[in-house]
Amino acid sequence: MMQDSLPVRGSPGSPYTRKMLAVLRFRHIPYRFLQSEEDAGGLPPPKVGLIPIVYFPDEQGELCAEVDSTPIIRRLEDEYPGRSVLPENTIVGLLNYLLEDYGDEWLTKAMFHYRWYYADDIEKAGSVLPHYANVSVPDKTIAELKQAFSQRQIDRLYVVGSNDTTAEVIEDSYKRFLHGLNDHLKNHPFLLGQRPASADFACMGQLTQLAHFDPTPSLYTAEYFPRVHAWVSKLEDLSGLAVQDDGFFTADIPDTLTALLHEVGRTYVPVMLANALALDRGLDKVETEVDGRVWVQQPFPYQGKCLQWLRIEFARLPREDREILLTILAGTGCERLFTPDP
Ligand SMILES: N[C@@H](CCC(=O)N[C@@H](CS)C(=O)NCC(=O)O)C(=O)O
Repeated sequence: MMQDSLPVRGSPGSPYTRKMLAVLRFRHIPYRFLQSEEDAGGLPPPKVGLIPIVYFPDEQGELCAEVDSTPIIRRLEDEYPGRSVLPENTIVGLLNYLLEDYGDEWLTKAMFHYRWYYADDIEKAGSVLPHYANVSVPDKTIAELKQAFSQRQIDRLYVVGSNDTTAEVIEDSYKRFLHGLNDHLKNHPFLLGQRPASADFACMGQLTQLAHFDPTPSLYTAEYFPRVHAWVSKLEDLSGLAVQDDGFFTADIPDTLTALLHEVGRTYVPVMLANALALDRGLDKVETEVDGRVWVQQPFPYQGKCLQWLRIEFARLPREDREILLTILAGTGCERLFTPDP
């Protein structure tokens, strides 16, 4: 059993780790969660130093380190049948890809921002997170780790685009997202219908921290959106959920999902487009407007790739599906991802 289980290296404080583990639980894929160097027992490091790391056996049975939850989830679909998190309908499949990327690449801005911007949040994360690899580390060592780790993370706020200019934009967008998700959940248990898709797990991963851990956003979430708070807890372990074959929406999507797409089009879209443009032009600064307010950040090469991957997914669709999709997205702002600006 241990040999067949998939080694996953990560941490409870990592939203992408929580995304990955929740997918594995829902999909009934056996795994072992490695929370320290010691747990990892000499497994090789990945090429890019990120968590979660999933170890897949190669043809010789050697374990190879893979990072990046989105392609890993697709690889798992190929290797383990059943309880899929990818809608078969290609149009809904693309919406899922888009919403997954929104969770991974936009909601994470709120997650990182709240955690390392406010004193209470910095204090809690700095105190708790260093214990995750080993709870028995002496207090004196933890105090040093807390200082060094917090400073490193605060110094990296610029990476996600959190700064005094963008703080309000990020926070307002988080609150609107909660509002939109809350409305949607009143009638549908998951973003794309009666069964969970990878987009649910992406959003839930970020929310394990935003809604459940970091004091500023979690107090807000519990007070105003208890439904969303509960949703996150439920999504962590959907191993007992019976899956309906026809559980995903077809192209006829509800208004509450369209409203969420408007939110995606209001924030994620202009920033992804401006970031890609800055990268193309070799600029050292992304400058655009989000929601009528100034957005400035350093270009983020990885998010440039995310946009390319999303466009590849779109280009792969049959022509009539692309047309239907653009009709669904018309007016949400998301259509700009796939059509050149006039
Ligand atoms: N796109 C990656 C992002 C993973 C990621 O950013 N992980 C964070 C932790 S949540 C990380 O490892 N950051 C590097 C660091 O903290 O040194 C995914 O979907 O897995």
